[in-house]
Amino acid sequence: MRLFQTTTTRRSASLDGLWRFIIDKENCGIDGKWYENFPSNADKMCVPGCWNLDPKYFAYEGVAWYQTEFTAEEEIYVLEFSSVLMQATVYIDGAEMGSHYGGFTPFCITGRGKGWHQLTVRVDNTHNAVNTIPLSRVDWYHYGGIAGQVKVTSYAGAYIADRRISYELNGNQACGTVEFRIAGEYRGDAEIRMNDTLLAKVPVSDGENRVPVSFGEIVRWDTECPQLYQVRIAIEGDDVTERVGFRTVETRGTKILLNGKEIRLKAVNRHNEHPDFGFSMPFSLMKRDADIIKNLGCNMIRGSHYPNPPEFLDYLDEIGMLFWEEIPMWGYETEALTDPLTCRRGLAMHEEMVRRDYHHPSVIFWGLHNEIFTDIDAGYQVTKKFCEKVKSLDTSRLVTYASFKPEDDISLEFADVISMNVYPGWYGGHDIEKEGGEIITKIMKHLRETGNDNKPLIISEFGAGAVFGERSFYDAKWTEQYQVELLERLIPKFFAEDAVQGLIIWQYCDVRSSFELELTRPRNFNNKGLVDEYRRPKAAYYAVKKIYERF
Ligand code: ADA
Repeated sequence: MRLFQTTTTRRSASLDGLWRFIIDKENCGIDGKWYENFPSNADKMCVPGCWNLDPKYFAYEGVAWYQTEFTAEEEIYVLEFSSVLMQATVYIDGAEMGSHYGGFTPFCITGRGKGWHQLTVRVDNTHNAVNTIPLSRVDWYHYGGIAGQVKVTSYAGAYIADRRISYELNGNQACGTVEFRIAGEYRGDAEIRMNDTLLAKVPVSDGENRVPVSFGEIVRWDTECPQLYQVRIAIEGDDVTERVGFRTVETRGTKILLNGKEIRLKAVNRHNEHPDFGFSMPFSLMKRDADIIKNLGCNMIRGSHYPNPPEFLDYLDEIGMLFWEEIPMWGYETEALTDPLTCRRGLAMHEEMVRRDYHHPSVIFWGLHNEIFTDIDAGYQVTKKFCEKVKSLDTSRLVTYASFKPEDDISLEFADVISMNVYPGWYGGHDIEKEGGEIITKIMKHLRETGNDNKPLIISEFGAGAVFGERSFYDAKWTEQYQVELLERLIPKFFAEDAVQGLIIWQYCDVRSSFELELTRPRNFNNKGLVDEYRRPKAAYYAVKKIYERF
């Protein structure tokens, strides 16, 4: 789903609804050719949806099969899956048509044949400790299923298969290029418009096309005035629209500059999850989250720990909220980092994320990974490869990663902005002031020693767990008042350090955690939310709102 009209010509049909569904605990569906003969005892499952929301499958992690039918109105059709958690193999009329790895980015399957088709999808949500992304051990819940929308679009002739709009700014004059790939046979004109103004009409042919354009005088996108423009590419019989916002983001010394002006980031980490929907949040709930976060006084959200749906990013574009996007690479140690498959999968995920979300002005950071062992060579090598990949696709944004090695990270050269996850006053003792001061001193010492003290620093995670409604007569951990106290002390303390140009509180809302962490996660939730999992505000929500107003 998008929040603007993406085409005026295409005929798409949504395949969302109830599909036939069966879990495959023994992993025998391939041998049993379920893609030809779907088991007759199948259940029904919502698409989009996560199977864990049905109590029968609450704790199921493994393989499951889905089936439905669709009609293609033309000879060529493209099936678009926006999110399948996490590995998908697609069969059409019993033939394997393709597969995709990674639950948070979309993929397409192209088929031929006008008329009725049977669509079967094998979904594998198995994680391991070596080369899946994410690994089995994470601090969220491994929901499985066809979590995002599925649609089919039929094409009578050539169509625009891919596009990218880039620009450079000189004052408020924008010029750049519109690149697009035409699939099928084509020789004819292409028209490029911004809103309703014709920018170019040029002869093009199938394959890759690159058209230089001048966008003229524009109003820049920023957090106060999030001006957006629609850029439409049209060929005979097909057209697509992208939405862009013109802005620059860069660093100067320890400052972060948006459109050349210093900006201090006041942010929260947010999981795109809700206990009643899993990772299939309806747009209305995502919008509500963004509104609650805006009301808190934030100007940025970190999308911990995976790419977020395009409609959420569309909304952030509209309200002028900045965004940090990353891939679900969380907590990798030596063995997992040196497995070549981990790296291949990570590179592919970065590529899919950057290509899909390239046009969102809200996205200012690409996050390479979270809390991997960046103090060893294996972590250094992976960081280097990821950084090179991301920069080869996009030089218009800042690259960072959330490190948990404040004293011995050896990979910081790849970060435009240094980001550190630290938990003073939580995983240590109760002396919030002392631990907070010590950690900042250690980080700054390490940055000086490694020559990274001329870069902005973000404290990308800090916080305390609080069970909604919990109180006590002393500063007990897990109470709402301890969470308030910790945030009230740490926010001013961190911002007092010159290099600190951003704070990202862990976290916006409580989130269902994994069974592996149940002993350290009361209720099996990560309870560090400023609101609980049903978005009920804790005392800390109001405390942070007051403090964020001051900075
Ligand atoms: C890490 C991690 C988060 C969360 C947090 C915590 O920093 O990146 O996902 O697990 O710790 O609550 O301890």
